[in-house]
Amino acid sequence: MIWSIAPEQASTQAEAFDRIFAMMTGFSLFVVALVGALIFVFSLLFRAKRGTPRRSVKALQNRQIEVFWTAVTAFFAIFFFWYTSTASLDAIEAPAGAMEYHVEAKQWMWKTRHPSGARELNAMHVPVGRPVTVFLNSQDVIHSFYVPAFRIKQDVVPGRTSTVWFEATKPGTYRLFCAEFCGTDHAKMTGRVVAMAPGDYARWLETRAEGETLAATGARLFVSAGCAGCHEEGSDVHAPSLAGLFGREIPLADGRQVTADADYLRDSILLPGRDIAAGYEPIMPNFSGMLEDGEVEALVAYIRTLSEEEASR
Ligand SMILES: [Cu+2]
Repeated sequence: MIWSIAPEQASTQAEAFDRIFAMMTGFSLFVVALVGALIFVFSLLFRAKRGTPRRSVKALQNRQIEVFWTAVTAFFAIFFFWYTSTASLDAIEAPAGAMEYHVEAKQWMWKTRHPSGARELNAMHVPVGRPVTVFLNSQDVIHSFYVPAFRIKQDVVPGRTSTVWFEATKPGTYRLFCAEFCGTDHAKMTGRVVAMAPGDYARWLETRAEGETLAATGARLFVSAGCAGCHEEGSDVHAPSLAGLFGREIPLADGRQVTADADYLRDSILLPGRDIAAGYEPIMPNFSGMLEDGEVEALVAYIRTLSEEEASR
């Protein structure tokens, strides 16, 4: 294999990624060789002979050549844009029904929560052949979730939820790195992704304590932090119901429209005065500083399940 310098290919995206890399590198080498060879040949062919008056050479002007080389380079530029952007878009959108893992990054570790609620530190066990979406949050600074064998790298920015997805294609242990300098022990912020045959994964999961899922933590917080007092159906307070909210377009009091995604919900909890939903008073208290690390994500995960229930009804 020509790409023996590249890490092992262990996800469905790896092959497309390597194909683009090989194509771009090959094309660049071809252009470098072509231009280099032409410079060499022309410098021999057209070098000034002894006694030639310097200004006797007329500059070549040829419309056909101009049109030809402009068209050819434009074609390659558009082709590469189309080819790489379709592959990149596939890499962004996770297939429906992907397993949901939540990963918290903090100086200097990765905290994983499985769909079952099981937890791990600096490790992530996944079944082979199933798409996995990783929801990434940071508790402090910018980190980057990087698994070379899967050809995925996603920045993890505090204050927002990033996602990345992959489908492991063969069992094995693959290295996980933080690819964003995040402080003194950045280089030690590593982990491993262990891809297992589905049966092995199921057996492995049985040996783990079955923690609370993120949404279950959120459901508990929803009551204990006081959200339910206003947002529960039947409350006396005029507050928007959260059932079916996630993913919907929300009209705001100032006439704008926003999508109720994870970032909008997070902002509504931590900066409630900013985007007021149309038809409601700005009475929501500010919860920044009142919730602990990871609790906002749990609440958002819970609110998301309220929409999933709605959709499956
Ligand atoms: Cu880091």
